[in-house]
Amino acid sequence: MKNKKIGIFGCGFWSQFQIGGWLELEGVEIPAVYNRTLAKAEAIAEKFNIPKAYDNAEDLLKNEDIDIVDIITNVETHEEFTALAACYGKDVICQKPMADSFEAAKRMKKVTREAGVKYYVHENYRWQPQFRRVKAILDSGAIGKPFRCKTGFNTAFPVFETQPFLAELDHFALTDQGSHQFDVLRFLFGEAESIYCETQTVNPTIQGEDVATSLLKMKNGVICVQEISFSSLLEKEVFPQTLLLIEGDKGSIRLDPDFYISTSTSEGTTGEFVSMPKYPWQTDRLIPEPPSIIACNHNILQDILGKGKAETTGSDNFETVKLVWAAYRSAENGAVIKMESFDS
Ligand code: 89Y
Repeated sequence: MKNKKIGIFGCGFWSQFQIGGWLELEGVEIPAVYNRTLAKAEAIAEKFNIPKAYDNAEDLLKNEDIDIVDIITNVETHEEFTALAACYGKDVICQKPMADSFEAAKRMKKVTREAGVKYYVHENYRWQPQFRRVKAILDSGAIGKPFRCKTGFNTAFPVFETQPFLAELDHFALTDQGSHQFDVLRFLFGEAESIYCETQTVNPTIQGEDVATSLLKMKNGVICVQEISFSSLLEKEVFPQTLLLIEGDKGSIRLDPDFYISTSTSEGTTGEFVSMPKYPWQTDRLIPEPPSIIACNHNILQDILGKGKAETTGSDNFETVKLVWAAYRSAENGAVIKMESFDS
């Protein structure tokens, strides 16, 4: 079968990992990259042996025979590039978070649907190996019926050094990290019935909120307490890990630092480390992401090839996007937001 050809839009910090992830897979090739600064596009093209570099996205679409556009630009340009790729009839993969506003996310869904192209969001946290393992334990029934879950992404890691644009976002913690965290909760427990959220800005040098505490009631009855903080100096810095505790009526599952999972039942506790494969294109900053980037790309590719179903389609991810913006609404109004009455 012919390789699927992917055009990359955006050659910033994250593109090296996304491209590295693609090149681990069979059946794909990357003929060209675009970045508004040509030198950046050329540097990435050289690093990964990609034939062409552009500083004009439309020129890439006009000149190159590609099937898919993978958008890895800053969030405020996701809508513009999604519309452009859709207009050229290309399938679209957009890096999370889908958009910088709820309205933009709605338009992106519409423009891809009307153009008849496939639309996916690269949301990889749910593909991190430790979450897959936690889900398998949950589904095995080992801890019975889950009733509560606490997840925490609490860090003081200097994210702004490698991702300076995050400091300028009006909406930071919930769009950047809440997107991941809410998606993991949906992966584990299904859809949410309601959400309540409090946000704080602890770091005075940034524009948006850097702390968010959310309480979600899932439709299956599980209550989730979800914590995000970029201003938490803790005894052990575990960035970029998410820690978790799920309590069920017959036991519990705890995910501790370094991907150690303890499953406790009336029989006692069993423990296991989940191993993280490493790749030559990753840096020390990444631990669970590389295997999840590859798994997410693979899952999307199977869908494009008609060989499987993607988990993170645009419409599926829209449910995560809704939770993010419902959380902001809740934080603004001090109210519990019922998801069924939140605009779709
Ligand atoms: O941008 C973020 C992401 O997607 O994962 C971690 C991060 O770098 C900071 O939250």
